[in-house]
Amino acid sequence: MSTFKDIHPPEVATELGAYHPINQVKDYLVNLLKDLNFNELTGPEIESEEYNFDMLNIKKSHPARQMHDTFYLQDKSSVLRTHTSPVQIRGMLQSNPPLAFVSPGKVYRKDDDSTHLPMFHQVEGIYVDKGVNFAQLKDLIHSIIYSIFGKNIEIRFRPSYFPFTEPSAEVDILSDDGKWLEILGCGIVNPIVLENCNIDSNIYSGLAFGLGVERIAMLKFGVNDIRDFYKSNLDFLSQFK
Ligand code: 2NM
Repeated sequence: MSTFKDIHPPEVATELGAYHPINQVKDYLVNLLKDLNFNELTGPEIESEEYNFDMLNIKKSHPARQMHDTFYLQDKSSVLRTHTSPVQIRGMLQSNPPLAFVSPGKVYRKDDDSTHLPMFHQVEGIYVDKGVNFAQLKDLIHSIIYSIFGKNIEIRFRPSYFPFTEPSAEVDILSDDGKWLEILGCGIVNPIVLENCNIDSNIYSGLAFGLGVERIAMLKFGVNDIRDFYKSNLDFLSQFK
């Protein structure tokens, strides 16, 4: 028998915390792309207009640039990034193809309703090499969506427009109640964007895509109000342990 007194306090029932569902989904997507040999790349949340817009072929007159949609800082040429694409611009300026980056992180837009928040998370990917084409993009997008939602999910590519890709598409999945729901945007990198990054567009082409993490989490977990993720309501959050 020990001659020492047990100094430990009596046990108290405690509830363990858990990783936030948005980070769970973000990490899942990043790891999925890392397994496909994409390199993770992060960057600043305060960006220049040049990197957030100009380099991506978003013209001065584009509505996304308006004070109305973008958070401008006091110096007026800095913004809270509206997407993580400027991270990929930095990546392309710093290395030569072949290259493949996945860039996760917070992005900011002047939105606030049940499906949009002023801050949300994106995971974007880009792959640049000789002969990259739309068939490869479709194949990659199918792999990503099947991995998240299972092989039985119905997928539809719909023509769309982004200044930084040409051609561009938005991708929908078929919900249980027969509605097509948009889940991501993608396309072939606009040659203008490659040239802005000193990549010869006569030799190289690229594919790119952008996923909204909250959007995927809402579809995957059946959450109808995006704001629920940020209310710190433990009854809600404990579903995702
Ligand atoms: C999207 C949709 C389509 C995209 C483009 C680029 C880059 F850097 F190459 F210009 N990064 N991400 C892209 C393309 C993002 O989000 C809906």
